[in-house]
Amino acid sequence: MKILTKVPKYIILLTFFIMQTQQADSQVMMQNDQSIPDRKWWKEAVFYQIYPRSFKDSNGDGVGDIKGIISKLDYIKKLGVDAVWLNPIYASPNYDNGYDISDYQSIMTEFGTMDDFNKMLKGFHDRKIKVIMDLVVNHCSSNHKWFKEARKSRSSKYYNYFHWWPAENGVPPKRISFFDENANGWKYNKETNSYYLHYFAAQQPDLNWENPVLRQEIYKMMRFWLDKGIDGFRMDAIAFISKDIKFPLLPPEYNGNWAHYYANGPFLHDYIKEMNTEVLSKYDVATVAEAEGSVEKVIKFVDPANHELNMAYHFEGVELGYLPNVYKRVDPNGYNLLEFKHIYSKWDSAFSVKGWGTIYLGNHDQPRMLTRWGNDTPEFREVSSKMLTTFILSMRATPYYYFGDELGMNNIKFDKIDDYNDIELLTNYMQVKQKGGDLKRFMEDMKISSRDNGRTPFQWNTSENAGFTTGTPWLKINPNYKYINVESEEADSNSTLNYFKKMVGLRKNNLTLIYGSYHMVDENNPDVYAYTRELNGNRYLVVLNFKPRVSILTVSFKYDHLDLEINNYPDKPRLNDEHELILKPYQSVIYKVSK
Ligand code: TEU
Ligand code: CA
Repeated sequence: MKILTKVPKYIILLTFFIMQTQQADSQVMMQNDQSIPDRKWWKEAVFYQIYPRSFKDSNGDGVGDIKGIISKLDYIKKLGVDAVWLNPIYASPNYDNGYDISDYQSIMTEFGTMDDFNKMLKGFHDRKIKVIMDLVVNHCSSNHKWFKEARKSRSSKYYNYFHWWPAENGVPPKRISFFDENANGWKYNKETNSYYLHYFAAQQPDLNWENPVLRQEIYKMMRFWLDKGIDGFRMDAIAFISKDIKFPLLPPEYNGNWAHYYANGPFLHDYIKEMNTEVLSKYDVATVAEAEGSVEKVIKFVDPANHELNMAYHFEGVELGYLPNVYKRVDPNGYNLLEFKHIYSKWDSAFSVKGWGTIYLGNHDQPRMLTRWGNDTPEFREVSSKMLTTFILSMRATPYYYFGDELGMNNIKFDKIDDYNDIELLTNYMQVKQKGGDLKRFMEDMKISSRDNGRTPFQWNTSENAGFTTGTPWLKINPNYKYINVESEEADSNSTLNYFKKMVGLRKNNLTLIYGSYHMVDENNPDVYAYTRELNGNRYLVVLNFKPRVSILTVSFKYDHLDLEINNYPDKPRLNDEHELILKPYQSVIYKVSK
């Protein structure tokens, strides 16, 4: 300090100013770093998925709605997310909670009106939040005008909007349905003396994409929504839209894996290229495919050279820990972290070469990530929720974060079949029952794996029904809303909610966590998932202890020092002389690594 007193004050100020500017410049430089090829908003965005049915009910009918979303726009803004994915809000009889659409260009009665939609879209855009909608075009509802007309007569102009097998040709070749009690993908229709195809429920007839007239109907509908200013689409079961209309027997190489067979139709990519040429290429929008199958198949959707879609999500990660050939049968040994690390590393490297990936652990088809991948016991609920959030928000892929996971919501684990709503679960329950299967085992498995676990209403506060509704909720609310809710967690600086906001900020202020290269550290460690992210000389080390016990990570690379950026415990891990990090149960930390 002695030296400083000799230097005139203005020099000190000037030096300080220059240092600040340089530091700020380097950050601005980094943020605007042109060395990153092909920057896109949807690569840098954090997406937040909202299941409207369960988000917020504004009129006391027990069902979430658009006015409810409007009332919570500021909550969503404060999360720091950049975009939302809305599950279907179109007219629907709700056999599959909106994935059976009876009018693509009107709003589901329970959710409100088109005027509500317009107000919501403006509300999001005023807050600089983009909105992508769910495009469900592999099938529509059996209540759709097209199907109601088609099933009246083979001469209807809509008959060939669907796939029919004429009864005079005998029983159609086997196709399975995911949502049918007899798993039968064909249903006989008397008026036309023919069978129609449905990969999902009988109330969800598959659309005939082989018919160019139908395809133009879909493109017209897409323009309707894009011209209203939405920012893109999540494409439901899009991999299934092309069918081999000779309906051959299941080729042996699929040995019973119907989802992979369905996802490999002969003209699938021709149709998506046509969709891009005729619609998507004319708008600045983001698209994400719900894809199926291998890396090679999924990459086709997002390889920029193909001019199809922008992003894709796969299922390989979320199917880990289930036993094969039985509906969502949980492996009593749980999942293997080494397999988990391998899968997510494989998909990272796949998407690093071509296209761009997504990362998710929860959505409306999944149980709560905390129960499935973390540990929802009172002792570990919060730290393991924060650890999973750190994983999702530090990987090289666009994060799709599921509403409620920021609170650490967990599975409700229904005991009674009558508490369930999901058509997929209920049809599988009936199949087990009809075969005299082990219903007790089935119900235990569903406590972990059922989709309804991820659909229980959002927990706003400690008032009745968690502040979700003043009526009777359409699906029971988890009784732990008394302590897992927005109001309590906003008031607690150490809550999972505030941790989520901090982690979102860390990701968005560091292009290295978005675009940086990815390399696993101590990759054979069976307890800890660790990796570095590097870009233009900046390097971060992400360390995730996936176990309910102390674990050790060997930091095998050279470094000068590690600056802690975020930690889900108050005290940082001990680093011993052997460069081993001693991690508490489910501890997750991110370090800025200096050379
Ligand atoms: O899910 C499609 C889907 O999950 C299938 O690809 C999956 O392999 C099948 O369900 C077997 O488990 C989408 C929606 O996300 C889902 O909510 C809908 O129920 C379904 O399509 C039908 O629209
Ligand atoms: Ca309502």
